[in-house]
Amino acid sequence: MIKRFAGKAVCLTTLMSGLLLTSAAQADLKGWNGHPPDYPVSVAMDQFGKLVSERTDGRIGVKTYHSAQLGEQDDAIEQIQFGGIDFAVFNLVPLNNIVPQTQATTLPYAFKSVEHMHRVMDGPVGADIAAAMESANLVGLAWYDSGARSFYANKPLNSIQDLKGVKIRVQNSDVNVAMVEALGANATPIPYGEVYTAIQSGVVDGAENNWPSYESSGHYEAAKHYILDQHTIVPEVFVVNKGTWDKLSAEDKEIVRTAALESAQLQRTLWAEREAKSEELVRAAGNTIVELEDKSAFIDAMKPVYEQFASDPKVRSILDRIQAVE
Ligand code: BDP
Repeated sequence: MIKRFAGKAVCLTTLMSGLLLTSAAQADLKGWNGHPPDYPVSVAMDQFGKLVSERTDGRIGVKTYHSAQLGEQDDAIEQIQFGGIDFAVFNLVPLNNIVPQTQATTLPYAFKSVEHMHRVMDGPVGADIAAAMESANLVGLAWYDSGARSFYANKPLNSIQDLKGVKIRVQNSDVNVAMVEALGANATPIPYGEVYTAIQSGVVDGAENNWPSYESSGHYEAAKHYILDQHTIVPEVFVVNKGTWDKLSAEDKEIVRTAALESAQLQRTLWAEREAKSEELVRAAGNTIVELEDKSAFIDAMKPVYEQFASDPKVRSILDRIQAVE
């Protein structure tokens, strides 16, 4: 008797927790983020979650896991593609080898300025790049800012010549490898979270990134020479797994899309503030910052990269359209 009763009780508990789990899983959107909680991307993603919960009266709960708690970027992107993670924000470089159209936005000097990048991405070109991502199971909802990226190393970088033979960490992208090799440097793809140690232990001499990442990652402590060649202005995308997106009602899709777009507006304001703060902090730490009045040596060195990647008609046509935007 007791045995049978106990068995039933276990069954009931299992059933109940199963039901609870199912309803929690349906309600929760799980987000990946590689940056610390006070970073502009992180604050904006939290704001996205808040807006979605408020506007659905708590029906859709949202949680973003910061600081790469859910894994390094490339692994996270795989998870977002198959639905283990519902949404994320990251720059377009790791999509280069997955969605060729994104290469046009990460080619060196493709954009004239950050404002130009926003005009392009907020318009039809950005919409077409987002549409191309659907083949990779990703629905792009909004574009965040991430400024311009420049090189840094633990040895002086006063001009393009100083990059020769220097070991530079890159994100996992053929375009980035080609870009670094075109400068006569050696490219090593390494996940973001491992770069600090890689510089410290001499696996690489340096890397490349924007002011806030250079500062918040602590790379500025390990690689004190920063040369502002501003080779790329890479958009960051707010993506949702296609399966997660398709399951949302039309009304919830609208709520989620609007919240993502509003979070992007907030992120862009926070970004400008953080860029200035990070620069101040790095300069105060005594790092060597080299400004380049004339970037033509860098621009010229990138010709082979364009020959290699812009010859793909998918990339070429996006690039032509980027260049046609004023
Ligand atoms: C940061 C981007 C992030 C990249 C990282 C990197 O925000 O998406 O993962 O650079 O270099 O600026 O890997």
